[in-house]
Amino acid sequence: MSSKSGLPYHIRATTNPHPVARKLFAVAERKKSNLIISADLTDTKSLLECADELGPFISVFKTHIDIIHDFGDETVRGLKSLARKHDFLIFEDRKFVDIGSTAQKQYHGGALRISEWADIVNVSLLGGDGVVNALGQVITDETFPYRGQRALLLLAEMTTAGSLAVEKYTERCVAVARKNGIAAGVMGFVATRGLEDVGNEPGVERDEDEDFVVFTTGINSSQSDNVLGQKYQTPEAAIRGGSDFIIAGRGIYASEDRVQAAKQYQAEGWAAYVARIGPGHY
Ligand code: 6AU
Repeated sequence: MSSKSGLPYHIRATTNPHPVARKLFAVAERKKSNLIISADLTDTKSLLECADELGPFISVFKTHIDIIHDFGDETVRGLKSLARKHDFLIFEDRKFVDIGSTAQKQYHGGALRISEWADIVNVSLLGGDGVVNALGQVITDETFPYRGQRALLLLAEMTTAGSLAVEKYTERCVAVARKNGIAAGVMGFVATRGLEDVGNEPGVERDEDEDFVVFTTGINSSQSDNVLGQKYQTPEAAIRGGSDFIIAGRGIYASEDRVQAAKQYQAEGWAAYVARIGPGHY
């Protein structure tokens, strides 16, 4: 595990090189939450109700905006205003994977206007790192209104049974992040564990000070896998394994009392983090 994942969030909120990571760690610290809700809901009303109800317990609200059948201005306005009200960031789980110029059009403008409202998006390196540079070009452009307020996560591993996002692919993601990631807006990874010890491509050095943020999906307190191939780990196992933020979907929103479930995941994720950084901080 890296030296950084042993540090408290409030330290990383001041030392991390990425402005969005600094903001995220500050939110996590204020709210005592490293929980991300994956709100895979399919209409604007349900999505916004979920954000309003669970907003107090999360640091990030994750969307799949292309499954919202009535997406429009109300969706965007609602998400942005709830993010302000409850102090959370928005992560659009779009998994950009196309050639750079297509990905730019999918991200900026288009039907979903993702660059306008999502603080964070994720990118797959299946087609190489052109897509990272392409989105990096948009978010670092001097005329981009949200410059300094947008971040990319590299999808370095997947939780699905039989995933091909392993070994060389994962190493490549780490190498791309290390090489020119920060300049292109890369903040970290979506992965099942901390990746500091991964990746030793020739010519790509690991900077001792690197502090890539790891978001871990496939989190469920009571289930280990499901019929469609999703593989789960508990909040505690994920944080112990080097994850910084845990993403839970059905474990929370499909439970009988989602507020209670969110509180429980928040407490489990936070306790695991406190145990990881050691005594004397809280
Ligand atoms: O907790 P669940 O299983 O209800 O939902 C998991 C959420 C879904 C997936 O699209 C997403 O996490 N996901 C991702 C992400 C976040 O990129 C990667 C992955 O490997 N597995 C995964 O489930 O919205």
